[in-house]
Amino acid sequence: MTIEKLTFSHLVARPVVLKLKRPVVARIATITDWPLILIDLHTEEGITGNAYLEPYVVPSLRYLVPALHDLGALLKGRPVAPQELFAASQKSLHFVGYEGLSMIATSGVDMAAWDALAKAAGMPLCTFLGGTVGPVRSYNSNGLWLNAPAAVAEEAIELRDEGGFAGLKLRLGRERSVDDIATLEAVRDAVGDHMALMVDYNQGLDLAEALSRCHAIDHAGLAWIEEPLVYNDLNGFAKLTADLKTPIQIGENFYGPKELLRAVQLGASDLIMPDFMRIGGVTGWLRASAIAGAAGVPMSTHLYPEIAAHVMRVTETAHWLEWQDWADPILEKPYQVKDGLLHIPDVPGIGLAWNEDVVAANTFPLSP
Ligand code: SMN
Ligand code: MG
Repeated sequence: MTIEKLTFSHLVARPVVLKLKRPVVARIATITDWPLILIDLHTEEGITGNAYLEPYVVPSLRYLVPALHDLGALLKGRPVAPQELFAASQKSLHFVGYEGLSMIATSGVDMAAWDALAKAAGMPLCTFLGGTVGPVRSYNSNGLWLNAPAAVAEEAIELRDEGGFAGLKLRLGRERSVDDIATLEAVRDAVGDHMALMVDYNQGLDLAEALSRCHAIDHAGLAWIEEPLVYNDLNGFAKLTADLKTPIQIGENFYGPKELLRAVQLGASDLIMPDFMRIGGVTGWLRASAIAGAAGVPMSTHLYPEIAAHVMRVTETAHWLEWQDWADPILEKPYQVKDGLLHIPDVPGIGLAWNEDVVAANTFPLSP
């Protein structure tokens, strides 16, 4: 059955914190506890849109959850029309600024609204967006943090075998460049020449360091070098992009499609990889992918593999999906990867349902 009219009733945002199986050890931060916000967008017609946010920093749950509830109150009674909800959310927070927490909250509402709408249409989101259900090429980004070379090489085999992956991402930015290179060599020896290897400096270098350290690995046949510089140094990225043979990848820290447009106009990277909570959810992604498509820039995803899989099916320059299973524990039916391909379930919407037992056991108390 399809429903022609869908009306925003109310929104419930629930904070959860999970322990990471493989803690994030990056140049800029170590993360052991992974915060999530589960969003249920209720409609008057009885359909519920589901989405989640992963805001990295546990205390941010204390201000993001209320921001989501404020947007829910603002949007009550409106048609569930994601483009209009996006505009209304942004307008209501204009004086706080379009970027940062405003865009994160807007993105969360947006993803849940698209889920509700696709459910009302009785279609998987990718079908609702004009595509088809099918496999999406993915690389495994579950680990390979700044640990000892032998341990990282061993983990690379483990990660490859988690889903027959043909691509893996390593983090770089150890104190000494030689230790990064030793790790790269150990991983290459362990997984062979056919494995696509991406590397991510997590914004850890200044331009002088980046020039020297990226040149030192420019002949390693890497799929890309990600965020060697702080995310907003677009001129620095443009210099690296012009200087290096290996493609430069950025984009997980762009707030909204306009920042992506500026980066493309400046030639700041060869590749682009927006994040769903920062680019503006599905609405932001669709706008961004039109820009990347017109410019011919290959587009990869950052986190949120479930929603990423749906939009990659309708992305003109779709490149690689970043696979991370960090939200799996709170999902009733986690997505499956086989032969390096992520499989979209053939169900209406995104296909997210919460495992309420795990949610209850890991709920984060908002007041200390
Ligand atoms: C990343 C993701 C999640 C936490 C820290 C770092 C990383 C990535 O930048 O691209 O996966
Ligand atoms: Mg990254």
